[in-house]
Amino acid sequence: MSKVEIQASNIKCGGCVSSIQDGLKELDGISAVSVDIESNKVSVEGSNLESKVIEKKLAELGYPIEE
Ligand SMILES: [Cu+2]
Repeated sequence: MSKVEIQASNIKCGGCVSSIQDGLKELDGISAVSVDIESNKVSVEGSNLESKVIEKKLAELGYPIEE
């Protein structure tokens, strides 16, 4: 079990949080997703997590990584 924290962007409301949680849970190995609207930080817990895959999915969902 490991944890990855990603600085995303464009997260503004509870609807964004739900889409991120639903979207990321489609990925393999992810057991929990928490999102902080204020800081736009997305924390993902699970096994065999790959940041690149998670970042790509976030971008597809409309919440790209903040450069
Ligand atoms: Cu929203």
